[in-house]
Amino acid sequence: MNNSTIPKVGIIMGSDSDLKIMQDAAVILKEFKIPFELTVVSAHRTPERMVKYAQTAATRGLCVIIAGAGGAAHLPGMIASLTTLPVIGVPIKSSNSIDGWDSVLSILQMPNGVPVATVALNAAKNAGLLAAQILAIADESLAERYSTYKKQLQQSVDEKINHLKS
Ligand code: RP5
Repeated sequence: MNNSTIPKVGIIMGSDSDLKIMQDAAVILKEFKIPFELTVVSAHRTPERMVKYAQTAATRGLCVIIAGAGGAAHLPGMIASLTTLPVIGVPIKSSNSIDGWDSVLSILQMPNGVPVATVALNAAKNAGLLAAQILAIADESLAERYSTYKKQLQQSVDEKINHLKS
């Protein structure tokens, strides 16, 4: 396989019902032309698949893992316990949850020694952006694309301010 097509980011989620949220991370990675893979891995329903996924991630060429889950959201923390790759956790508000606090706290409150970079509730877009920033440290062309993105962000606010003035 051509090096540029080997997935650098793994997007995983506890259930296919998480896809409507997690697809926001995929959209960002596509925008930045970062190769990624996307699949369902459940800490509770497919624990052996989860262990295998985490243990083979680095040797398969992944550099960052984005893991989303709702409810008793153990997936990001368990993945982080099984790999040295940085793990970005996306707490997902699942339909029967207590306003998403269950997933936020399950992902955020990791013990010392096993960090998960937790983004806001349902914030898969920010997870994609954070993954891009991590990869940009060692990729000049990606760093330039990210810098353009930041300038565009600023421009869009400037335009709104100018619109308010007129
Ligand atoms: C979690 O349970 C998943 O990450 C999902 O957010 C939630 C509900 O899953 P389903 O019952 O919709 O499959 O493990």
